[in-house]
Amino acid sequence: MPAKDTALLVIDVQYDFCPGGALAVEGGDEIVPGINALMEDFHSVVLTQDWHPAGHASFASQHEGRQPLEVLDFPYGPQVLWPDHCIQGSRGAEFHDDLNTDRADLIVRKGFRREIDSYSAFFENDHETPTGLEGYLRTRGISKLVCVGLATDFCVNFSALDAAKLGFETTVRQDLCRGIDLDGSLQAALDGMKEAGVAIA
Ligand code: VGL
Ligand code: ZN
Repeated sequence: MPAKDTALLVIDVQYDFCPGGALAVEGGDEIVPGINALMEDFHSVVLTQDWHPAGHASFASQHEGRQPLEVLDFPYGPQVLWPDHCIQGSRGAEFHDDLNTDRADLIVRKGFRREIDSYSAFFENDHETPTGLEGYLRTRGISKLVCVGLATDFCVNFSALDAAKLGFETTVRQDLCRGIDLDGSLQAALDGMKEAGVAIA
């Protein structure tokens, strides 16, 4: 067991982000065994779960004439439009069956308000509405995070950037993440995280 001040943050390892899912990330399911194995090395494990109501504003289906992966200006800034995914209670929103969810101390659900998306485990996409994760970690005395999961360039990226910004010593295990890679977004995310002081391992 490593130090009690370090948690493993497992981002969105759900069926809709795995091959065959609504927003499939290439090789998304390949990382599951490695994540399960890594859990053994951690005192604390936190999972996030993308959890949208039907008709969520980030779904292209809610915007007439718009296609998935187009970008639209939302009140809080540019928002990528996605295929309908991770709808509350659906099979696609479930964690991969092989993921060892028994080890989770906490499951943070995000994206549950219709009008606002939430990539980061810490803040919704307005970058100011907190999920409560920061308080949870701090009150448990956790100051270091290792991040894994899906997708490298969206939810992992935004979670790691916020974690670093909040002062957590943050590492992303790139081998246990997979990316969507929209127009070079994967490289941009890796560069941005490094610049923000996130260790890419
Ligand atoms: C994610 C797009 C939309 C992710 C979630 O988990 O990276 N990406 N919702
Ligand atoms: Zn989502």
